[in-house]
Amino acid sequence: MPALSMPGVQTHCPYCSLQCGMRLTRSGRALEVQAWEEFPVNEGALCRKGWTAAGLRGHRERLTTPLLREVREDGSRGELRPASWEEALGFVTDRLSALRSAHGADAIGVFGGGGLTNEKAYQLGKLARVAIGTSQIDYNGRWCMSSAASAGSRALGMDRGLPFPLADVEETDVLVLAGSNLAETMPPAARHLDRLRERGGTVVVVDPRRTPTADRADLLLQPVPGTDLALALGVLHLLVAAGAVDEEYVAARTIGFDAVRRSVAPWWPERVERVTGIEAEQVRALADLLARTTARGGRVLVLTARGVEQHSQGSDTVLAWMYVALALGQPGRRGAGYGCLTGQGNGQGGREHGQKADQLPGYRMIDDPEARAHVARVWGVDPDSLPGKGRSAYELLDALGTETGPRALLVFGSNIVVSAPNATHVTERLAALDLLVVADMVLSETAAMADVVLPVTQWAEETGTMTNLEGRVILRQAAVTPPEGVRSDLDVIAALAAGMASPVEFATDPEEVFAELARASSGGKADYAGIDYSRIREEHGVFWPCPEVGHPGTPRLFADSFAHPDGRARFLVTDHRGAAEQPDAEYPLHLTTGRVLGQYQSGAQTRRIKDLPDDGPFVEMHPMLARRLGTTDGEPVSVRTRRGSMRAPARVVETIRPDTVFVPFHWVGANRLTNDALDPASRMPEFKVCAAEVTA
Ligand SMILES: Nc1nc2c(c(=O)[nH]1)N[C@H]1C(S)=C(S)[C@@H](COP(=O)(O)OP(=O)(O)OC[C@H]3O[C@@H](n4cnc5c(=O)[nH]c(N)nc54)[C@H](O)[C@@H]3O)O[C@H]1N2
Ligand SMILES: Nc1nc2c(c(=O)[nH]1)N[C@H]1C(S)=C(S)[C@@H](COP(=O)(O)OP(=O)(O)OC[C@H]3O[C@@H](n4cnc5c(=O)[nH]c(N)nc54)[C@H](O)[C@@H]3O)O[C@H]1N2
Ligand code: SF4
Ligand SMILES: [Mo]
Repeated sequence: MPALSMPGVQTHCPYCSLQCGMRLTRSGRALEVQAWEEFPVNEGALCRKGWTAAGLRGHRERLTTPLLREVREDGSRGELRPASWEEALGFVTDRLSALRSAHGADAIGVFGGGGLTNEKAYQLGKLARVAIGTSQIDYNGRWCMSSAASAGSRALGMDRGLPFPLADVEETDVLVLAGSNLAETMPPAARHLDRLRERGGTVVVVDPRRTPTADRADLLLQPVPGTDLALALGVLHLLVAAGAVDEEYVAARTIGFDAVRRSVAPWWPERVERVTGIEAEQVRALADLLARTTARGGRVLVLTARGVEQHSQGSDTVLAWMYVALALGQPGRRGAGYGCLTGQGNGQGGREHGQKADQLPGYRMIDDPEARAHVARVWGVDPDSLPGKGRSAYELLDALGTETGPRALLVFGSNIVVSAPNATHVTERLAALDLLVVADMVLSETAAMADVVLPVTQWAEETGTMTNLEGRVILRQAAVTPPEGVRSDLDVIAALAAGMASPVEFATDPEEVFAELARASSGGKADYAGIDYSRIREEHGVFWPCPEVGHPGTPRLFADSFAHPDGRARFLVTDHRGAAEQPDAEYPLHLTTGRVLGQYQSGAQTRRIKDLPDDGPFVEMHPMLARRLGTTDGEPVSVRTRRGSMRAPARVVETIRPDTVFVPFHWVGANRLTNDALDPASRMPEFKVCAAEVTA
């Protein structure tokens, strides 16, 4: 552990993908968050969640002993009671071993998280594939940026959220933010919009709500939720019609544009208006702006986030926005092209090291024989012993406790009960398990359902790397000693592996695990082979790919070629199908969900921090709708969908479409309503739109 002398330990925030740099110092028993100005991504700025993050430490609800569920005399489930580590781990591995003998290794499922460090995500994948032997592993990142990941891999040959450092955003001339509310979801990043506009650049926001981000925009398009694909196709149609396509770039650097060019012919602006509710004039204004800008050599950048990605056609929507950027010849230029704003702290690294159902470390595919051979060599096992592809996150949860699905689930780093779509159904599946094990720092709603709860160390008590939204690998350093009784995830994973008679040992020292991960990733797309802890400390992070020691890392991608073997980007024909569920007489409104500034995700961590606002969910609606419903601001209303209902106060605002309501998902409720329709390519659930009824 680094010595704790002033000016404190340089580390990063426990929450979102910006991974803002901060210093932790101790004053008496308290831990204090201070600015770390030299870290380039946030330049010392933090949002209120970052400033209050130390409140997680020493919290009275912090778990410090394993918990084991009692079994009543009649065989029913009793209360959770404290247990020793020996008893708890012994219980888990005995039960898992028995299930594996009786039903095979796929009877055990593993569910990870994009908030886990790279080291943890890597060891979790290895625990599943090597120690347990199961194919059934996936993680909550499937609910986060998987649609952009799938589109990036298909079109560009590589999935790295931003292909350049975030600050490059300032250099663009037109920034299109499609479905991102970054002023609330990564506030320090909003400075780049301000600087871009000070330089004379233009910001366009596409969001059914006029958010604090949209308040910074020069042009706001407010689509009906779930119709962004039609908008992007309509913009492409106009660019083709105007002769704004960069034919030279398209010919030299891409494949397949002619079919896409033909396919957008039916997306004239009036048709786009009918589908999206955005006036044809506004669609034209956006296309004109893009065409004019590129005609004079200016730069265009499209950034997408969950607003356009969390849909049953989310990956196609991302593809269509990528095509707008490619048709204009932008990707590869500095601060231009396309990028995805990844969400969770390690949303990027979490998807690279093997906790995804179809992946091995280094962003290798599990069904690729060469990838299997390489990783098996690093792991010291026979490639044929590695399982194949498993189920995606929602499909895994949907199968729990069924004839063919897992009978036990190990959860590390996700609060499924709050954050899964169609949550009532998912909660029933969790209840049908023979064994639910949750490793967490607090008794989250999911941990409260578990048979065994394992208390783990948290941010500030442990060291590990994260990969931020730019693909920059950074180091979170321990600043304090963990409380008595808790163990690190790496310790827990190693103990579980040993208890499951793993053929190989699992390291528990994060730096040692990182070195192994770097070897396992070597030669893969996300190549970390040249990165180590001391380099990260010295250089304020290292961008992957970094294939060998001494390699400078790769802050900017695609300058000369894309990551497909022939170096060319791919255009694939996509068409608008619409949301899986359309409003009708019974459910006449669109419901969408998302975030507020002061809470993080399922709220397991931030609802416990007293300096953050925890006033519960609300139902944001337009005054016209409120009048029709006969309700006013602050009055409770009921929201009902085909899957469930909730009650919460109305929040009446002029800034939302009158046909749409918005509910934040940080509290139990929103996900009782949401639709579990999945994107066919990414398996992303449709969190961002379903049909709803609201009553006063
Ligand atoms: N405060 C806070 N910050 C966070 C998080 C948090 O929980 N709280 N979580 C982090 C994580 S994991 C993530 S993934 C990111 C997410 O970051 P964002 O994607 O910025 O956040 P969301 O609020 O989910 O969605 C963004 C916007 O999409 C809009 N939207 C809804 N439906 C549609 C639609 O059909 N089309 C379009 N164009 N827009 C739509 C919503 O109105 C919302 O304003 O935030 C990260 N940062
Ligand atoms: N309706 C709706 N639902 C959504 C979304 C939406 O926009 N709308 N967004 C989706 C998105 S983008 C995301 S990312 C998910 C996120 O939703 P979740 O997967 O629930 O994410 P968190 O709330 O961050 O849960 C992390 C849990 O792990 C614990 N934890 C934190 N760090 C660690 C660690 O290092 N080790 C261990 N063992 N535990 C840890 C925390 O205490 C918490 O209980 O929600 C999805 N759900
Ligand atoms: S923007 Fe994200 S990383 Fe930065 S302080 Fe806020 S939550 Fe933490
Ligand atoms: Mo996310």
